[in-house]
Amino acid sequence: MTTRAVTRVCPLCESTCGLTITIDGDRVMEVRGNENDAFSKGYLCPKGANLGALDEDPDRLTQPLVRRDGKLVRASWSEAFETIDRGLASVRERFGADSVALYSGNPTAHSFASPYLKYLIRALDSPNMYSASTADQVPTQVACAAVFGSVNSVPVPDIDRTTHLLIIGANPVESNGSLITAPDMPGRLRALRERGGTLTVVDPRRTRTAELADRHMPVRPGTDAYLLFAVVYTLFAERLVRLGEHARIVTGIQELEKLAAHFAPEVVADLCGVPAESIRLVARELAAAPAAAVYGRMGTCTADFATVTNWLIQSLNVLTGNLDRPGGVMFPRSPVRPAYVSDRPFRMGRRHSRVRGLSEILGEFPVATLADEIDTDGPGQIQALFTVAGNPVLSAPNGARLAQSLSRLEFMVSVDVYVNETTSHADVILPPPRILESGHFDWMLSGFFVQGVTRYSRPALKQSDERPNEAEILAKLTLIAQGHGADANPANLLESLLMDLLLKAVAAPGSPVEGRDPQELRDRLTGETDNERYFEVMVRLGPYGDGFGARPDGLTVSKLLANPGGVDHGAMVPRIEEVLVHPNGVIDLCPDLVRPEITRLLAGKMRERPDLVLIGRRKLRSKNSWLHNVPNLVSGPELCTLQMNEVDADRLGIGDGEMVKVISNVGELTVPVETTRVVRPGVVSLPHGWGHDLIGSRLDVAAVAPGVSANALTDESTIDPLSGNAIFNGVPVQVVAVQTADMPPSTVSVAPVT
Ligand SMILES: Nc1nc2c(c(=O)[nH]1)N[C@H]1C(S)=C(S)[C@@H](COP(=O)(O)OP(=O)(O)OC[C@H]3O[C@@H](n4cnc5c(=O)[nH]c(N)nc54)[C@H](O)[C@@H]3O)O[C@H]1N2
Ligand SMILES: Nc1nc2c(c(=O)[nH]1)N[C@H]1C(S)=C(S)[C@@H](COP(=O)(O)OP(=O)(O)OC[C@H]3O[C@@H](n4cnc5c(=O)[nH]c(N)nc54)[C@H](O)[C@@H]3O)O[C@H]1N2
Ligand code: SF4
Ligand SMILES: [Mo]
Repeated sequence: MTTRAVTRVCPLCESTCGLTITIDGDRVMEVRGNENDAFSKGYLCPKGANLGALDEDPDRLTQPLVRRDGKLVRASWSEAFETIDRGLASVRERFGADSVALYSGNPTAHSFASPYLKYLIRALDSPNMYSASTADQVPTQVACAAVFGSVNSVPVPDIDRTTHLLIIGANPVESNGSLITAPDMPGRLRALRERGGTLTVVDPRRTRTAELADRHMPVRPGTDAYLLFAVVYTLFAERLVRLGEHARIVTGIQELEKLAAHFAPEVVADLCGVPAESIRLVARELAAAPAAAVYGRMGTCTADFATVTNWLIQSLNVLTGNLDRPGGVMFPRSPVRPAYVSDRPFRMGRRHSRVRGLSEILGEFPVATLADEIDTDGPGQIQALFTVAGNPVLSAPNGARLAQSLSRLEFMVSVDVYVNETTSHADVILPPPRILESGHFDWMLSGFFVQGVTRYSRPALKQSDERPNEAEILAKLTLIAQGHGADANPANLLESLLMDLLLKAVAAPGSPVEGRDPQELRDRLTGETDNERYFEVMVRLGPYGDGFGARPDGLTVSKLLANPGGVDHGAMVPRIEEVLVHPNGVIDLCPDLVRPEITRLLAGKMRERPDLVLIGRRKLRSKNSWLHNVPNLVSGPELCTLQMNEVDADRLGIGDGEMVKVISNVGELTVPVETTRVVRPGVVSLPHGWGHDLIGSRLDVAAVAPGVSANALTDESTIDPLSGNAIFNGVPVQVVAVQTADMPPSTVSVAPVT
């Protein structure tokens, strides 16, 4: 068989690099960066380069598994769906619809099938919905909703045109960026420096991003809100506030000034571990830069005061006149979000969780309370769980407890490609096809692209078996949840969802197809699969689309297929009017939501700080929990180590490479220490997503160097009060040396689960 080259976008992280993949038969021979990609221009990282090995991993499931006599065994698709139909019906009959929960994980954000998840959620008709969002970015969304009105109004730094970038709690050189899609973040940051711009990084660890920066401020974890308040204070005190052209629509400015008065640089400097003069400098540089952007990510979202910190980040962008202007922070336009669709003002608190009374956010409860809802008896207790592309045993706070909770469930279904720490608890596992057998478009990321490039990839390989694709799996589960039984045909549902989209579009005032016949539009679709036709409808109705003929030059699927390196719609443009959703169209710098947190901040100034706190870290070759079964991505020195500052190591009498016990409020684990200067004193760092030694997983490579799970230490009872988000950074811990004689192999203290 001759080899062929195919072009597609990497689905592994938010960078969305264009790849050129050489394929022989159904084997991947080589993966390179696509130099003709309009966005990534040839860049790729080691994860993308190993996409073939990941896709061909022999441990990847090819057939459903069903639990029989306690063991997961291979089954046919019809048997798997029948088991789900019976299992779900039985739980609903005995315990009611509210007893069924769903958790969706990170890869759904990268999946072509992701639009279909909402239909399954609706069909389950239960309040118990969860996702990785509440272990990730919801504080940013809640903060942006408070300031701009919508959780979708999240601006991105205009990295290619800015002259000053302030990064808080993000490490894009290794993560390749998040809530910003800009392939080759290292190159873009270097380019900023080369054109004379400056980069400041606020991070307790001297990360590879901090290495690139002009200035690194090693802040004490969980104190960014104080630090940023002091920057706001300085802007007011030194009369550096410039609202620019938004002055007429900004409200709450005097109130913000009043609140900031409590946080002068001298007042917070010790607490933050940052000299007052450095804080002032940040304010002055932000104000002086011709165009500046303040950007925060995981370190701001998963530490104390997460929503407040994110509110202050956006406030700084507004106060320095950098909102919605080139080189500042801007609002990208998604190619699949029709211009005539507008958001409703954000609301949360429509429901509260049964056990802890936590507010719903985006229709979900915080994942930090999933175990409570499974463990606590009473009406509405979770008895059945669906997981879709998630591994909460390793990714949720106190995952060790969650593992125990999962083993109590009456029934569990996982849509996943591996038998891992989470899915090993399932009664049925449904594996979608290989990555290269799936089409690709970045639905969820497309609103974060710093450049308006649209790319679409058809499957690179024909499916080698008869299994349903992920869209069809979700459709089938939806039909089962709707009570249509295991034999219902997913194609019928997918077709009716498509017609619903068209019906809505022709009825929408201002739509390019307003008043047209939906069937006529249906007949014009050229997409080959249901999933592709769904995409086709959205892209044709989108802001660059052909509007089904209304704009003949606009985007269509055939135009995208003819341009595998992307169709470029150019740089971001100002569009503030379109993203402000507060009823009075304002930018609210002092939303009511944050007020209770000010009291807590003031009280926190007095609080004693623990000696040692834990933070996380991400490595370039890793992606959360699920790339550790690829030999090239785990080879070399041990990756799952506890980094500790040399000063702390000396103080505690711990040498480099020694095993230590790390003890938190909720658990303990044993791990080798790496003494270093990259973390600031008082801080230890452990990556998450490890701990692959639980009985029942089928990950042969990962099991060789399993590491330990950082989430055996994180506390599910401590959350960001405003968003319900998990707290992974700044977790108080104790570290003690372990005598080699009684040293167990490096394991998590999780009870083995069978
Ligand atoms: N301590 C600590 N914990 C953290 C974090 C941290 O920084 N520190 N980070 C948090 C963040 S940001 C996130 S996003 C979450 C992630 O939390 P999760 O999404 O729960 O965890 P992942 O490890 O990403 O698990 C992805 C799952 O999807 C499966 N999968 C892979 N590809 C596919 C596919 O194509 N289809 C399907 N159906 N399944 C697939 C994998 O086998 C795996 O089981 O973790 C959070 N947890
Ligand atoms: N290689 C790789 N890339 C990834 C992932 C991966 O696992 N591996 N995961 C993907 C996912 S799901 C996400 S959400 C993104 C995350 O993308 P990023 O947020 O860029 O990645 P993190 O490494 O989590 O960066 C968080 C930084 O915050 C710092 N930090 C911790 N606590 C604090 C604090 O209190 N204050 C401040 N200022 N900083 C603090 C940490 O030291 C760390 O450097 O990455 C994505 N890309
Ligand atoms: S940075 Fe790496 S993992 Fe992320 S999209 Fe690019 S090649 Fe894929
Ligand atoms: Mo994430």
